[in-house]
This record gives sequence, structure tokens and C-alpha cells, in this order.
Amino acid sequence: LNWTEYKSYEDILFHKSDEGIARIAINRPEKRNAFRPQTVDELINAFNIVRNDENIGVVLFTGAGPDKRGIYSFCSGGDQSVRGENGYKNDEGKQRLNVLELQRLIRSLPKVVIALVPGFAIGGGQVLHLICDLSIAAENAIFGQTGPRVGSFDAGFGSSYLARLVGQRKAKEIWFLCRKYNSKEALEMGLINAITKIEELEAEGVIWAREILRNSPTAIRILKASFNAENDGIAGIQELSGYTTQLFYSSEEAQEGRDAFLEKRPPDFSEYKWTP
Ligand code: 2NE
Repeated sequence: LNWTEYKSYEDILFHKSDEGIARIAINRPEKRNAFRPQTVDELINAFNIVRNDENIGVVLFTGAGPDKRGIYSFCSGGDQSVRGENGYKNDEGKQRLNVLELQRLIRSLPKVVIALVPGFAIGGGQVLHLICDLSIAAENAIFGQTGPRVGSFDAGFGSSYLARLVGQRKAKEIWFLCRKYNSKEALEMGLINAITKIEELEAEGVIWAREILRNSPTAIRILKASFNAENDGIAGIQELSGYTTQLFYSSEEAQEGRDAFLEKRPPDFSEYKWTP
């Protein structure tokens, strides 16, 4: 695929193709692609650009690599070397947990996000992969939580949504024991959609993206919101219902209401039926 750089950053790579696919990669391979606040700020910026680009329908979210030792990673979570007393320190010394904003942004992005997991997806990195709509992993990928071992946890999507995917028993095992799981185990427990050879990972992601892009953008956008709504309570319903408002705005019936207000006359909805 012909990628062109969309925007240049320090910690991430951001490319797009001319067929509606973007690729965002965390680019700190020597740290197993651990994220610091700046990494997350850059990811938020890139995902927001994708959100506003009407030509992009699918994002491949991955980790750059390999490192000098030939090891691949998706992401190993928060960078422990900048962890302070109440968050992760940025260059100004301010402490943040901005990955939570990123999680919400990816979930509510009205496009499909596919995680391509080339290696380690650990801690907050495992949660980032979990948040994506679909996940394809290389044969050598490793998944797991370390939170309780390093004095951390994600009691939001990282546990509740994980339990929705793999069941309460397995989710508790993952968090309480902090074991590592290979791709085959991840597939069996419903954590990922498919496994490929590492050298075919991106090509497989592109195949999935192309299949998605053949389908109706509106149908997929609303389906994604409906999957969220089931899990996200009123916030999820708000997202789903917001899309129905958008659809309604495109109807003559809704436009009659707007026009009547602007023309300072009573609205005339008489030609619109109470459809059974
Ligand atoms: C990922 C894993 C299992 C890989 O093991 P291995 O043996 O292949 O690599 P190694 O030697 O541990 O790591 C290579 C280099 O990357 C750094 C290491 O310190 C090492 O640096 P050097 O010694 O070469 O200088 N590195 C790796 N992960 C890092 C990290 N997260 N932060 C800073 N440096 C890191 C193994 O590396 C591992 O277990 N990593 C730590 C995973 C972890 O505990 N992540 C944080 C969980 S908490 C979290 O992410 C979180 C949350 O729970 C809630 C909210 C937000 C975040």
C-alpha cells in the first residue's frame, strides 16, 4: 500500500493511503512502545485529525518496530520511568493520565479502528488494543496485565469491558494473576479476531479495511455506536441517538421545523405521516 505521511510527530507515526485508510503507530520500540503523556497527546491529535477527515473510514492502530534486538511491540502501557505520584509526568513535570481521554476518543470515533498487534500488548497497551473495534495479532504477540504487579490498575474499560469480551472468570484471571497469553490463547478467549504471520500483519489489516470500506459508512457508524451504547449507559445512548438526530436533520420533515422558525411562521408537518 502506498502510504503518505499525514503529519510528523516525535513519538508516533501517522500515515494515510489514498483509499480511505490511516495508519497510526506508536514509535518508541526501544521502550516496547510504552506511552508517555506526549505520546498520548500526539495520538489524541492524530485520532482527532482522522475524525475530521471525511475520506478516512478505517484506522490501523499499531506499534512500530522491531527494536534493535528484533523485538516487536504494540504497546507496553504507561512509561514507568515518568510515573509520578498521581499520573505520568510530561516535560513540564505536570502529571497526567491522559490515556483515558484517548480510550474514549477511539471508542467514540465514528470509523473503524483495527488494532494490529505485532508483539507485546501489555498493561495500558493491552487496554488500548482492547478499546479498538477489531484486533489482528501476529503469531508472536503476547498479551497481559501487569497492573497489580507494578502498583496500577485500569478499573474502567480495562476491566469491565475486558470482562464483556472474555467473561468475568477469564478477566479476573488476567488481572489477578498477571500472566502472559500468546495469540492462540487470546483468540480462544475472544480477545482478538485473527492471527497472521508478522510479515503479513499489515497486509491482513489492509484486506480487512478494504472489506469494511466497501460497506455503508452510515450503517457502520451507527452499528459501532450501538455496540458502545450497550456497554456505555447514557453516554453510549447519547452517542447513538446523536447519530439519529444527524440523520433526521437530512430529512425534509426536520428542515420544515428549522425553516418555519427562521421564517417566523408556525411549522407545517401535515404531510409527514405517523409511520407504523
Ligand atoms: C513488555 C515486557 C513484557 C517486555 O519484556 P522484555 O524482556 O522483552 O523487555 P524489557 O527488557 O523488559 O524492556 C525493554 C526496555 O523497554 C523498557 C524496559 O525498561 C527496557 O529498557 P532498558 O532496560 O533497555 O533501558 N520498558 C518496557 N516497558 C516499559 C514501560 N511500560 N515503561 C518504561 N519502560 C519500559 C516488559 O518490558 C514489561 O513488562 N514492561 C512493563 C509493562 C508494564 O508494567 N506497564 C505498565 C502497566 S500500568 C499501565 O500501563 C497503566 C494503567 O494500568 C492504568 C492507566 C494507565 C497506564
